[in-house]
Amino acid sequence: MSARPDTAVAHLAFAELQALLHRIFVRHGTSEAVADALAYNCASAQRDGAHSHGVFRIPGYVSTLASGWVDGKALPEVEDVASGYIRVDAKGGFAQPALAAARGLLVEKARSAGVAVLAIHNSHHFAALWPDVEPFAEQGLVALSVVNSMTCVVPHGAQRPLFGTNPIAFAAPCAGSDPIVFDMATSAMAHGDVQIAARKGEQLPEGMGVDSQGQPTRDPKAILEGGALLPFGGHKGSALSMMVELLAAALTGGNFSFEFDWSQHPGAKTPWTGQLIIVIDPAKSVGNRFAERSRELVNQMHEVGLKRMPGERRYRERELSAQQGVTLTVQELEQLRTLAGEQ
Ligand code: NDP
Ligand code: PYC
Repeated sequence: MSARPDTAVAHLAFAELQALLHRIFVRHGTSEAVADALAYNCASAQRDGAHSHGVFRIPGYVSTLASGWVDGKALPEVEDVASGYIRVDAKGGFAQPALAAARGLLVEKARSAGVAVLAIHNSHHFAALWPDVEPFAEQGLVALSVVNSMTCVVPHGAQRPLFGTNPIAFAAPCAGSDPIVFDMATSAMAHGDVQIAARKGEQLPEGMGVDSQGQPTRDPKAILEGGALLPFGGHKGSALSMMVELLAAALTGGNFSFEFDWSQHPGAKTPWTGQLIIVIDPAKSVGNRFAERSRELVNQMHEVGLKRMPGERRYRERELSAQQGVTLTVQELEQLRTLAGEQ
């Protein structure tokens, strides 16, 4: 009998994948509510082909829960501090359930005050950021979020890593189409993609990172084992990464990426930091015209030759997943079933 190739794929209905992930989270120590938030988030990333934060992340969630580093049953504490400001203490749990707990109030405040800020601290974010902002744009709102992660990026001009990979995600409604969404690490590459390249034995493009001696390298293992990533775009990406540290950590009361020590929790992978979400109601300034103006801009971008909008690849993958089921490798599916205790 010939061995099955690593690349053999399986297809699962979105609801089936979500339910499988939910069972894994509960089995490994989360509450039902936390499992709901994480399973939906992770299944959505897999569905949209956001592979660095899809089922690839499940073993990391499981080892983190086993290490006692994160509280999988934490009950976030939501504090209504001002007309446009909400503070959430995630209580050492995940950021997604903290957002879920404050979401209704955040939308209500954005609609009444025109702008509202959600500052989450004492939280763990191990996921893609776009699922946190896209739903606001689907409701006609503009949303921006930042989250910091763990020290692995050398600030431009410095010698040692300090910043996290610190993504920025933005979502805005656009008339006649899905929302405009971008979500990008401020490092030259997401840490997850470096891990995936290392696993596949692939070399990286030039300019992504340095080895333990600070020398440029294309070897993902050299970056992961004592080396570091670089910010994207030199001093410009570095400034944005610094901004993320300030907004996601200093402003929320969360940890900077360099501030937590997980060495006593072998298996811990989830950064213990903070997250900021800003939601704006465009109706306050331009009535219902914002989405039409977005459309005009996108049309002009296409007019000058743009072929791919950020977010467009994900929406295409989402459509494909709706038709054929969410794609994962047979190996990944087997691993998930094992983690769920089902084989
Ligand atoms: P990418 O560089 O793959 O993509 C960044 C953005 O650019 C996406 O919106 C993408 O759209 C768009 N894009 C990519 N290529 C093109 C192109 N050729 N033309 C137009 N648009 C394009 O993402 P990153 O590697 O920077 O980040 C990956 C994920 O990692 C993100 O979801 C991020 O949130 C997550 N992350 C999470 C962290 C955390 O602490 N939780 C830390 C760091 C990263 P599309 O999606 O449609 O391809
Ligand atoms: O891919 O850089 C990353 C990352 C860090 C934390 C979660 N994802």
